[in-house]
Amino acid sequence: MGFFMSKPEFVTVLADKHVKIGEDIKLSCKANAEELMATWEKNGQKVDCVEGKITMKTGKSFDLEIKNAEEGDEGKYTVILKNKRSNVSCSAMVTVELNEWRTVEWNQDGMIDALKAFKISNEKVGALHFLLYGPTGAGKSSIINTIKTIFKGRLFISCLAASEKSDTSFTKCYEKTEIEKDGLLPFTFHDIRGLEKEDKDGVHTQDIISALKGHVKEGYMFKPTKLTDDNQYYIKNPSLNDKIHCLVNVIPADTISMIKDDFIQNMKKVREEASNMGLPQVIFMTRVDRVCPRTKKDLRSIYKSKKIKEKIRECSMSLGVPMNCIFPVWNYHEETEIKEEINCLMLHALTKIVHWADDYIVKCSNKQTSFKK
Ligand SMILES: Nc1nc2c(ncn2[C@@H]2O[C@H](COP(=O)(O)OP(=O)(O)OP(=O)(O)O)[C@@H](O)[C@H]2O)c(=O)[nH]1
Ligand SMILES: [Mg+2]
Repeated sequence: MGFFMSKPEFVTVLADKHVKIGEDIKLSCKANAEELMATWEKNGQKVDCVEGKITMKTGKSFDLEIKNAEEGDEGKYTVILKNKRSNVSCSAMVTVELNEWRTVEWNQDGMIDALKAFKISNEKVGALHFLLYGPTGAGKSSIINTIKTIFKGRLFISCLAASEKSDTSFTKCYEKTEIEKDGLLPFTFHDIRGLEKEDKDGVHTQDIISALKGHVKEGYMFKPTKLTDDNQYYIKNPSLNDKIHCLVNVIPADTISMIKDDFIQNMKKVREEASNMGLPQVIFMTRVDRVCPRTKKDLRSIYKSKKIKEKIRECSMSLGVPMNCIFPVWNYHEETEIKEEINCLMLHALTKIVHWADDYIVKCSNKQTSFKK
């Protein structure tokens, strides 16, 4: 009998499934041979029946049913069908949509108006200063371009974003970018690339710390050696206006694990110093479209994506920044039209950091007045 047995072949294969949390997952396929044994695997590990949760059916079709989908049920499922002659297998991806765990207003007008009307708590401070700090190609220039685009209402590309492979676009001059919308908005961005090992063009970690503290004058050309206090670009007694008011670390979602260890160490050094100063610090996680196809298709579902949440967790673990200070952002990079959802995601993050930077200014101003008393 075994000798005449036909080789198993699929008549229908497993299809990818996307379910919401709490829904049931049903995977099913059909084969043409008899006496087949089915084994199911999830991410290469055998799946067993669990009463009330996982059931398997063999017969005309081979089914795997998972009740009440949870976050952990996401993965690659494989069914292996076997008889005495041979075996075949096929796989499908199951994605589980989380309940939205952060809410973004997907209407830009309110956020733009609020930022336009924003008044810094200390009127002696002309603008909130943000420092964008991250490895080469992280998307720092693209963040500035995206923010300018939002307020200009048309695509803006003044900060030269590097082409994918280039590593020479870096501006070594310390200068700020202002944002315009019927006059200047009260915030500016500095873009700094950190030092990586065997990197002749990066900025010395100590200079980044000096910049946070307000010691670096605009126009300074960064060198691999650190800025000393006898330099004409060194501000000895910086005012609150010279300081950075919020540190924005920029990390690309698709290459977190490829960021070199020495760079992570430098970033930690900068973060530690920022913590000592009580300076707010956040991470903008760029290139989210590269890590989650569903988010790429529908940006509005970004806070339902398990993949994005995982990447935020990974960022949080490697840099020691709490998850609620990590903002996934999408920069304009290949689009030729304005997209409101891209604007809204960035505006959501921008609104948060504007308030946190202002809180820092209040804190520093209070310290200064109590000092004078
Ligand atoms: N897919 C995708 N690509 C992005 C995104 N943001 C930036 N990029 C691309 O990533 C590359 C690097 O971006 P830049 O903005 O030049 O990065 P940078 O941090 O300024 O890099 P340096 O100036 O070299 O330090 C460019 O090719 C961008 O088009 C994003 O959100 N999604
Ligand atoms: Mg750049």
